Amino acid sequence: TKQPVRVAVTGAAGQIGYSLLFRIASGDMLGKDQPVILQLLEITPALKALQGVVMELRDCAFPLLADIVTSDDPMVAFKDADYALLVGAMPRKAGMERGDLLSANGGIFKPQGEALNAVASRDVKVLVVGNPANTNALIAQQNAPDLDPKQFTAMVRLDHNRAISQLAEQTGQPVSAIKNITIWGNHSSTQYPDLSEATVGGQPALDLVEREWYEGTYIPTVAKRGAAIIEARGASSAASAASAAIDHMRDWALGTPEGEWVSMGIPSDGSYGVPEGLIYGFPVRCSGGKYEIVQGLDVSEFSRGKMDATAQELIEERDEVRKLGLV
Ligand code: NAX
Repeated sequence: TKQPVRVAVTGAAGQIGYSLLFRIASGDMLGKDQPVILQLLEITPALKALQGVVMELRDCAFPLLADIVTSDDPMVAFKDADYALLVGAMPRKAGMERGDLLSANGGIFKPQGEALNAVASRDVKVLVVGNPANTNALIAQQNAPDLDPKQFTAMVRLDHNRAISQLAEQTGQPVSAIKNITIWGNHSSTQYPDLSEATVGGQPALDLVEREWYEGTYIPTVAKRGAAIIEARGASSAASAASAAIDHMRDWALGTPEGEWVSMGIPSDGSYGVPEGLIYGFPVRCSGGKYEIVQGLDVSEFSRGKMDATAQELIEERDEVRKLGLV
């Protein structure tokens, strides 16, 4: 049997945590043969609620759950962590400017980056879920100089999964028939859900749907799905966000299926003209615990415009956190 691996989760007493932790502990993320130790971080006032979640985790008697650690100190929660899912963040409140939001999150992701740098496994795989996810990942990464920048990623997988399901619905095909969608850029309304290379049952997706539907309905529906969930549910996406985080980490750790790709927010190496260093959604293939950007795809003029617009937003966020001295 395998040795347990350490999985740190921040914001563990929150909505997403309530769905995510049970899926990790049941083996959905790292496989049904991989024991895990959960290392849960919360702010001090939420530790009591976290204890309740821990009681429920224990009550599931998951065979793969080797141990649970809880703390309000990132130096404890990230100690020797092999995986870190950074979910806890400062939400945007009414009237908050982007600068205020980035500064509040800098107060969380700078010390967390420093703690990962100091105590996590040298091979730690970091996924930032907490919004603004791409720029929070950049802040953590820039404060962890001893780790490889590629170890820091941001979640666009929920957008990717939404894009699959919307296309499946429109074409009347099962989600399993859909391959090679890409979410380019920021996890925000400027994201570009790209069907240029997507196939449905082996046929090009763009041969099956109207261009007008694609540009006028599909792209905005995917990009604004988060707001639609809030409107309907009275709370933001939680179980679907947790499921996407599981998918992201599983594919990174265990590999993507042959001939397919997924979307991950990763540091740009300059591919496809995306400014180097931005944490940007790309099409990637994973194997052996590493990801690689899918190369050689044609970029249409329409795609170029969309890809540049979402890059521009990330540049502005980066400039803002630079001004604040966070990166
Ligand atoms: P909740 O407010 O339910 O939970 C967040 C938890 O984080 C709270 O329990 C809070 O006490 C904790 N927390 C705050 N600061 C912390 C810190 N410094 N260290 C440790 N824990 C801390 O939010 P939830 O619905 O779980 O969402 C969490 C984050 O995910 C939000 O930022 C949200 O915007 C973001 N999302 C990102 C998505 C993505 O696709 N990238 C989609 C879903 C979600 O909206």
